[in-house]
Amino acid sequence: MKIEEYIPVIDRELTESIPQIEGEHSAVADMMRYCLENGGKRVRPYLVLEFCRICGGNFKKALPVAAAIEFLHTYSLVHDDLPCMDDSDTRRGRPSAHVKFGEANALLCGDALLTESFGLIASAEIPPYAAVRCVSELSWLAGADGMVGGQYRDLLNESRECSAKDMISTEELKTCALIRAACCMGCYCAGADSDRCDAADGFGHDLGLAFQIRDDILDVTADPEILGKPVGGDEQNQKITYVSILGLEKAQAEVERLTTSAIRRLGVFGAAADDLRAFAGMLAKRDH
Ligand code: GRG
Repeated sequence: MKIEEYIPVIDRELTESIPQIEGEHSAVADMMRYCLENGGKRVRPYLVLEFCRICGGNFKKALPVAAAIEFLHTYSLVHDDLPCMDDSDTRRGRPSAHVKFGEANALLCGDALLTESFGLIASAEIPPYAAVRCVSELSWLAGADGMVGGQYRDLLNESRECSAKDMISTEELKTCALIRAACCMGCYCAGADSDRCDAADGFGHDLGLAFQIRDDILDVTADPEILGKPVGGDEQNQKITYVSILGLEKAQAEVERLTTSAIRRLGVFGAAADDLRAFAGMLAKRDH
């Protein structure tokens, strides 16, 4: 299935997953809603659902897991925008959470999104072993040796001579890790065999790196209106990126190479993965 077919279902699931709270602290749920219901591309929940489907699972059962990864991804964006991190005022075309709600509230909103994400996995009607595998995968790949570790290295790279190798390992943690988790969790929801799980993991790695390089390219070439945030930040902060090392043309060639490699890894799924192949091709050319 294509991402457009899933988006309304994902969006409904996200809305229904926001905790219903009575009392003054219902403001926390309102902040979560502000951050979730603002038109992200939903790449990670799509990967959960489509991998579940092509592994023979019922994607509807994986919806709480798909919502969980979007909650966690949204927390990472809220925290990344904070003044102590990237200090970005705009996210997805709107004031970022700390601009809208204040810094302490944005921090709490991110904390709530992160914490609730694991509760959502626990609520999924999937075999307990599948749920445990999802929790384990997500806590690993989003944690200290995953996305958080990548964010740490990203901050470190700002204060040192950063080699291409440093930059690639940073992106593998910061960006690829969560995309790998999405692909693998979809397979776990369907009880897929290890060949399929390994293929999904490799696909997530290559797609994630291609996604990050395209992100670096968009920071130079995109229309800020379409991107939903200002551009040119990497150059302004003298950040080492694929574009600063390779230049625009070679960076895009690397996007294409990694996308081809990602698509090759889908062989084990046969024709069932055709929509994922098309999706990978589309991401390589995305404009936001
Ligand atoms: C604060 C622990 C912590 C981690 C932050 C995600 C992240 C790590 C930083 C955000 C900045 C960035 C460029 C990350 C690379 C991953 C990436 C391209 C995120 C944006 O994902 P999209 O394009 O966003 O899927 P939407 O808005 O479509 O959901």
